[in-house]
Amino acid sequence: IKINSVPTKPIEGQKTGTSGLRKKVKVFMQDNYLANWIQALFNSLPPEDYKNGLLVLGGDGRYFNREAAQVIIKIAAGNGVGKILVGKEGILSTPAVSAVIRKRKANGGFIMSASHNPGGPEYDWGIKFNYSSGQPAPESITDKIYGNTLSISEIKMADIPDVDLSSLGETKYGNFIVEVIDPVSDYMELMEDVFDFELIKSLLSRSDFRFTFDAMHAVTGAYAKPIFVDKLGATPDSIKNGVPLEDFGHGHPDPNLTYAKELVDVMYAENGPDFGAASDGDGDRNMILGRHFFVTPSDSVAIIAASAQLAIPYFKSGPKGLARSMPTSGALDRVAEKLVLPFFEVPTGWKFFGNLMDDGKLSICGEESFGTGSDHVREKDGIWAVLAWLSIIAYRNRNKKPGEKLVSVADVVKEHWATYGRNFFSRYDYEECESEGANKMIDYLREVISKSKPGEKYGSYALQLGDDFSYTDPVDGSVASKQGIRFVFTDGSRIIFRLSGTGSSGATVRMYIEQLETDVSKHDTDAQTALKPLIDLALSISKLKDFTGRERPTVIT
Ligand code: VG1
Ligand code: CO
Repeated sequence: IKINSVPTKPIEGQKTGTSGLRKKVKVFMQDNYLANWIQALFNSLPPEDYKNGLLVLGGDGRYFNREAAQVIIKIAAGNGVGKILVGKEGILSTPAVSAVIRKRKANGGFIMSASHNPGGPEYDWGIKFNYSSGQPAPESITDKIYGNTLSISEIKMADIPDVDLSSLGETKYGNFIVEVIDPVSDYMELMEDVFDFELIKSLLSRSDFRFTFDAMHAVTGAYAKPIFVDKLGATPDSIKNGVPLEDFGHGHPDPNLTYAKELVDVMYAENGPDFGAASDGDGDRNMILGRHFFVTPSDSVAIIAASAQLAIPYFKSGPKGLARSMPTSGALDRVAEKLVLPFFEVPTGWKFFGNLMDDGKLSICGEESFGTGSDHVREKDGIWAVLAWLSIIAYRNRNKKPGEKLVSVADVVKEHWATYGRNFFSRYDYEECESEGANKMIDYLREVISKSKPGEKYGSYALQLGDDFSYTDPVDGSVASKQGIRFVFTDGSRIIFRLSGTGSSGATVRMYIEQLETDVSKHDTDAQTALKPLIDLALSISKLKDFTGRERPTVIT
């Protein structure tokens, strides 16, 4: 094939955040913006990682993915990639890309998604690169890519026609092959290996158990019907917003209490379903609800970890280890302690879990940001989390006769609290603040912690430790510093501040609040009520209102 050398100039600001490069669609549509980044990526990889190699390409179906897929395919061919596997119509969820990379022993893969950020001509686009065990590229690679975007001068583009992504099968262009694959089959096969589908089917086919899944018009729309309906026997009407749309039906595909309001309303209605779940743009997040009941993601991962060995065949010898991101509540810590398992606390973002998994130290992990997963892939996995919860509920009800009262989602969570205590948790997001004020607030907080001393009184709380979280990877020794300001008090309560690394404009301040309650009689308290004193304290320590001018958060979870 003919390869054209396209001259180009560096473009500012192509630095990868918590999870890939995310910008407004309009920014990505500028001449060479995407092409520069993709070429910079190839310039950053050792040749043996892609020359004549195998790559995967997929995405969440958002606006601009179609054009972007053609650009990526041509640059891959131009740089000597041997073969690229592309999901039909460019569709593959983030966990499915991870699964395909692993199963087909690919060198890596691209995910065209800005995840939970809204899509459409006025909104966001994004690109992530995952490496050969299916994990998000480590910072050592993303830093190199950024460096190369600042010195790039040439893009290598293969002179091939646009590839038809609408039908399955292989097309050859000289030595370069494009294979369009079914987005669901490899992933479904993996789910069948991990879970006991018969057990889940026994629950979903009960007339006294009603299930609903909201795909939010995002990528899990492509997976929900084949898995939940066709394989597991859920009724077709249990899938809501099940068709992926380029703008997610004008929605904000983020499964939380604010943006998944439609599902929340259904679950809190008079005669609502017994189980509800939703997933985000690219299918790696999940929200789990019972009837009139919300499971916080921090509790969710703890409960999955505590029940995994019994309910999920993949974990029949027990999990190897557990891990959570730093701001995620300590509920999981208590499970690790009880099960006597290795335990890790890592910075925000899934990329930090991969090494621990590859090294056999970690099986189940999660983030408070609606991310839950395991070492079956190297990404968080929304549908996996839903199947894990269905397995737990199915297992608990496996001997229940028709008419007998079922163990509910709320029962499982309350039982967990009674055993381990309840870690009250809440996150306040202040979206799209002025960057200047947000940065000043973080600088101010760094100053506060640098002067703080253990034992110092903050209202009725005594400080145990104040720091800016830093993590040394136990496998490769790499260090990630400045990962969030922590105030940890002697009773285990925590206040945490960090700035988001996934937004496409302005700054989003995240404030995380946590407090452990072991007194069962207090477990039914509303989290906002239980945490009120600590929330007030956090607002006053940080002078958040003064720095950001915000009276209240945009989103509370
Ligand atoms: C957020 C979450 C983080 C998550 C990341 C990617 O990052 O806090 O826990 O891993 O999004 O999720 P930040 O930097 O904005 O706080 V997703 O679904 O966008 O891949
Ligand atoms: Co996502």
